[in-house]
Amino acid sequence: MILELINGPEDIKRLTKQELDILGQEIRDFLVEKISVTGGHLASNLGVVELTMAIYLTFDLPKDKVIWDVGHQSYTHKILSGRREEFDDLRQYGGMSGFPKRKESPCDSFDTGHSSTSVSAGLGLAQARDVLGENHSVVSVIGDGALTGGMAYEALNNAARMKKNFIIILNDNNMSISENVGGMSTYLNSIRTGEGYLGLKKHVTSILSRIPAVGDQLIEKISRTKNGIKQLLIPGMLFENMGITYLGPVDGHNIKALSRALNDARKLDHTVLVHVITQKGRGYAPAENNPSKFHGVEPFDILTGEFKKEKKNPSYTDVFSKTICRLAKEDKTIVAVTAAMPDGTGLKRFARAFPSRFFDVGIAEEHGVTSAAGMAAGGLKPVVAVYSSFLQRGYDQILHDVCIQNLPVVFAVDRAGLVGSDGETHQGIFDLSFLSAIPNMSVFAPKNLWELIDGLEFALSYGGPFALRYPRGEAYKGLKEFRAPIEFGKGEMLYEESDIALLAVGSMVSTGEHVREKLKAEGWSCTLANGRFVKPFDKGMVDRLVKKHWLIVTMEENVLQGGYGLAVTGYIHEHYPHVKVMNIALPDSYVEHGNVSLLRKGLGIDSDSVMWRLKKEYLDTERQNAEWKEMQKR
Ligand SMILES: Cc1ncc(C[n+]2csc(CCOP(=O)(O)OP(=O)(O)O)c2C)c(N)n1
Repeated sequence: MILELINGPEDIKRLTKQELDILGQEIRDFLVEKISVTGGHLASNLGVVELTMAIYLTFDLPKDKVIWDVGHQSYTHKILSGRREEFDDLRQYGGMSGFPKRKESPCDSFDTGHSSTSVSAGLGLAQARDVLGENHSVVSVIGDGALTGGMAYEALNNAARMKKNFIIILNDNNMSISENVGGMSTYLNSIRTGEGYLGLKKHVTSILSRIPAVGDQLIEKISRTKNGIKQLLIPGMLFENMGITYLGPVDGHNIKALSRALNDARKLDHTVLVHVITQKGRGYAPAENNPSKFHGVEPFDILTGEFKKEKKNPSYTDVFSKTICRLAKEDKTIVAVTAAMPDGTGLKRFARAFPSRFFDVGIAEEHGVTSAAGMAAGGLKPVVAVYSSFLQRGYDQILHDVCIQNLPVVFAVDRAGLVGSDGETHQGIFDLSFLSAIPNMSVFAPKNLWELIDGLEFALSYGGPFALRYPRGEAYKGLKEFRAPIEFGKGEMLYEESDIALLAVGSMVSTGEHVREKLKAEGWSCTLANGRFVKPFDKGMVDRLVKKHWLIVTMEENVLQGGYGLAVTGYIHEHYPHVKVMNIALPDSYVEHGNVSLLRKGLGIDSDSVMWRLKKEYLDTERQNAEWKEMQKR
């Protein structure tokens, strides 16, 4: 096997042309085999096998720096840099990350995970090189999907001023996760198909030739000016006109053509964009036929392409999806916005039912939020459905454009809490904190399936900025009997007893149920309350709890800093200093990839860990004190 000869970045350079072809096939087989077991990003990786090989053949890693936008397509890069054997643990707890990580390899020159950062980061690395007088190449690889994100344009605007070499590879497979959208995508498509420049040339010539007497002369004159010829003949003029040299389009599955283009690119003394055309899912028929489905996959059967895990219960995403469609049928002012995630957020159903009220803005969370603010100002009820970690992109837009004007934009914040195998960049563990910090914003976390339905209905009738945050995966179906109508800023008492009160929000309410059962089994009296609103939190409920409980335990799947627990603690300390408070929340750190149950355990938010902490910090002493008092009485 040629693949076994590859144990470091230089090894590929020793292969013959024939061996390279075999290696490409072996890498594809390897990726399909490994990802079918671990899950991961498949289609994007299959599309860049030859491109990555050509990069390794042309450049010297780790001296030369390569930045992978999003980083989900970096698997071949991981193989070629010598990490083949770590694929068995890909994205598993303690195993190799699915994204580039500087701490994993010197060949990973910049960590990525969120889209559209590579050109800025690459430009920064190139600027560092120049200031320090170093001499290496810097290459940013960005997809056509990632090129819909605003930051990429800010970076291109600055890259155009570079006076030294900086290479941008545009990996154009005509797809984001779903179909790519927008004017840039149309422009790239016109280059890809050749219609743009050839069509334009034909069109202009035919119009000019119709002008009597001077038409033919004009054509000749225009054609004679250098720029005119370029305008009519050269693809990529948009980039050229900005001051960025355009090379391409290049066949992204032809190693020779790619290597030639990259070699040409490295000789220039300014920014150059190499436009590479690839096919998402290349070489594995199910992924070629359905690249969206195979963008990010669960373990699957290689022969059939079917996912192994059967879906049993509806996910929170499904519940959101059906509820918004039901409500939108009644209320024609409800519109929905997604930033390139119609599938993941469940808005595909909405898009089908209400195409004119559905807006996929591309990977442009900032624009998505502000355009939703505009729609709200114009009399609509926009729902922005977005993953928690990607909403971080739209922070100033939420604050500046939505909340200052107190506009009725609903944020359906999906994948909130720990998400698992995508790791640090994708964990949705900050939203309770960053949203709670913004005046006028209301933050709601449903405990189960039915509360998400009721919460969404409430949010759409509320009339101000409102965020509902719910976790990835199956919707919790427990606690069905508790469905008190939602009142603004009010929590819900579930089991009311005395001594210890568990005050939980969102996913932690079900954890609270388990903790309560364990406490009861050990003879403690315990209350379980559902906070529901993280902001404004229910002060009345806290006033009630402190009367009968000596310990309040707050529980949330969010970092402690700025979250629910500290808000409640601040209030208790101010008004009831004698009451003890224990906060269950995530630590002040980034959480790596891994199975969610393992992560919850490791981070101390599963019911066993909560019990352990309760005992260690409070209950053992409390029990000992009680026994001591008893003994003294005797
Ligand atoms: C800020 C942000 N929003 C959304 C995503 C989710 N996401 C991951 S990959 C992707 C599509 C990227 O498309 P493209 O750059 O063309 O790469 P391809 O997968 O097609 O190779 C999206 C939307 C993200 N990573 N970051």
